[in-house]
Amino acid sequence: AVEVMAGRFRGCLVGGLMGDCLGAPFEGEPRASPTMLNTYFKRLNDPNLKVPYKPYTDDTAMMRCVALSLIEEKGYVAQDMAKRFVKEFFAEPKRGYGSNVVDVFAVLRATKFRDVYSPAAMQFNGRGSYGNGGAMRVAPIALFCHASTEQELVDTAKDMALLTHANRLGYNGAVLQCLAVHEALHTPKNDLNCVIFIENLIKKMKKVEQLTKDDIIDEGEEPFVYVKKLEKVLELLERKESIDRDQVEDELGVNISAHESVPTAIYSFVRASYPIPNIEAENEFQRTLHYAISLGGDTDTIASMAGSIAGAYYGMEKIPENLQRHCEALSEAVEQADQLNSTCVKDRTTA
Ligand code: F2R
Ligand code: MG
Ligand code: MG
Ligand code: MG
Repeated sequence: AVEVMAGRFRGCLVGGLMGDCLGAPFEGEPRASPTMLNTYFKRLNDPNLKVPYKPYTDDTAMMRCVALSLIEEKGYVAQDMAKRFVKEFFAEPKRGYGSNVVDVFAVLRATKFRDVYSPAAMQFNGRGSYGNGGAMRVAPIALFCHASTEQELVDTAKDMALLTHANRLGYNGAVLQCLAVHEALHTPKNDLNCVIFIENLIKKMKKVEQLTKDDIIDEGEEPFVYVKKLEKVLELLERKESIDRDQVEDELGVNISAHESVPTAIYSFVRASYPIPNIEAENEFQRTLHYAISLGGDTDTIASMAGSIAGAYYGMEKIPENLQRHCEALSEAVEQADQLNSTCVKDRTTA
C-alpha cells in the first residue's frame, strides 16, 4: 500500500507543478482556441522538441514552501511556514504573485513574525483576501494528512491558508481543494465515479461551511457558497456534451478568487475522466490539464489545482514523460513527494 501511495504522492506534486508551468503562458490571456491548444500539447509531446523549460510561478513557489516546512518540522508550524513564504518571495519576487498578498509578506517581515496571522487579517480593510492563493498551495497538506482525521485535515488547511487569506471564501477554498486532493488519493484506481466524488465533497463542505461564532459574514451573504458551486458541478456533469466553455465560465468562474476557481478545477478533473469534444488527448491526466487551460482566465492556478487532484488519482505512472521534461524543477517535486511519503510512513510506524 505504501508503494501505491508513493506513485500518488509524486503524481500529486508533479501534477500541480505541471499545471502551473504549462498553464502559466495562458494566464489572463484571451481563451486559447481548440486548434491552438491541440497544437501546443502535440508539440510539447514530441520527444525531439528542444526548448527551454517552462518556469513555475507563485503557485509552485508557495507550494514548495508548504511541502518543505511540513517535511522539516514534521507537521504544521505556522511561524516556520510564514518565514518560508517571506524568504521565498523576497528571493524571487517576480514569480507572478497576486497584487495584494505581497503586502502581507512585507508586514510579516517588518513585524518580525510576531503575530503571523495578523497581517493577513488586516487585508482589504479587515475583510481578508478571497484570492485563490491559499488553495493553490494546499496539496502537500492533503498528502501529509492523508491518514489523519478529516477534522485535522480541515483545520490544518484552514490555518495554513489563514497566513495570507483571512476571508472565509479564501480559506474555505483551500479547505475544499485539500479535501478534493484527499478524496482523489483515496479513490481506488479505475473506480472514479464523478457523481459520488462530488457528492462526497458536498457532504464534507456542508460541515465546513456551517457558520461558527468566529465567522465574519455580511448580512444577506450566502453561507454555503462552495456547496452551491459543487451542486452546479453536478448539474454540469448531468448536461454532459451540451456544455460549452462560456457556460463553465458563467456558472463556476475562471478567475483568481477562490470561489471562482477551486470548484472549476475540481470540475475539470471529473469532466476530463472521459473524452471531451475538440480535445485530442487519450491520456486522462493530460486531458485534465488541457481542459483546465482551455477554460481560460486563471489558467496556471486552475490547471495546477486540477493537476494535483488528477495526479493524486492517476499516479505518477500516468503522467506523460515528454510533458514532464518541459517543467522547471520537476525532480524537486518528485523528491518532496518522496520525503512527504517517508515522513508519513515514519509517523505510522512510530505511532
Ligand atoms: N497574480 C496573478 N495573476 C495576475 C497577473 C500576473 C501576471 N501574469 C503578471 O505577469 O504579473 N496570479 C497569481 O495570483 C493568484 C493568487 O493570488 P493570491 O495569492 O490569492 O493574492 P491576493 O493578492 O491575496 O488576491 C488576488 C486578488 O484577488 C482580489 N481580491 C482578493 N480578496 C479580495 C477582497 N476581499 N476584496 C476585493 N478583491 C479581492 C484582488 O484583486 C487581489 O489582488 C493566482 O492566480 C496566482 O497564479
Ligand atoms: Mg501563478
Ligand atoms: Mg489550530
Ligand atoms: Mg494564477
